[in-house]
Amino acid sequence: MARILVLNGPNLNKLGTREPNIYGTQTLSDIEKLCIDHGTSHGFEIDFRQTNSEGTLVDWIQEACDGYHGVMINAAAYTHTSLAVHDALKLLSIPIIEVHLSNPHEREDFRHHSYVSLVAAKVIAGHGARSYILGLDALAEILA
Ligand code: CA2
Repeated sequence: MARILVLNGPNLNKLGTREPNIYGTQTLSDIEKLCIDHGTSHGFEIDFRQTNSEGTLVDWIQEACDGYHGVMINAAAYTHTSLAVHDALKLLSIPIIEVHLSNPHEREDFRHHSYVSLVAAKVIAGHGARSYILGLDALAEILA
């Protein structure tokens, strides 16, 4: 069974509480359930985590070096700011999928650059919670 680490960055623990027009109405816990259910259909064991801390995100990315087969990451605001997240992801030799609920390219200029895209095998954005499902499909295709 392939082990997949799904990482979520700052403020995503507050999903479903505001800006539903941008991020949808589902909570992060709803998205975790979706990922576990859909992951099972691909034979994935999903390890789903969220942190507001950049250092913790870096620690968790480093953990993926041992015993994981793929990483799916929504680094939230750290997508656009974190060279540390970029460098940690670069250490991995397993596929990385970048996901976003919204499409950052349709939004403010400061969301147009991603430090994650530079190391991601695929980027999926703008489908709401379904971005995570499509991200798992992309991982399944790569790992097949
Ligand atoms: O669209 C995405 O998934 C983002 O990664 C979300 C980040 C944003 O900084 C990125 O540009 C795109 C923001 C996450 C904020 O989470 C919220 C949670 C509850 C209510 C509002 C925002």
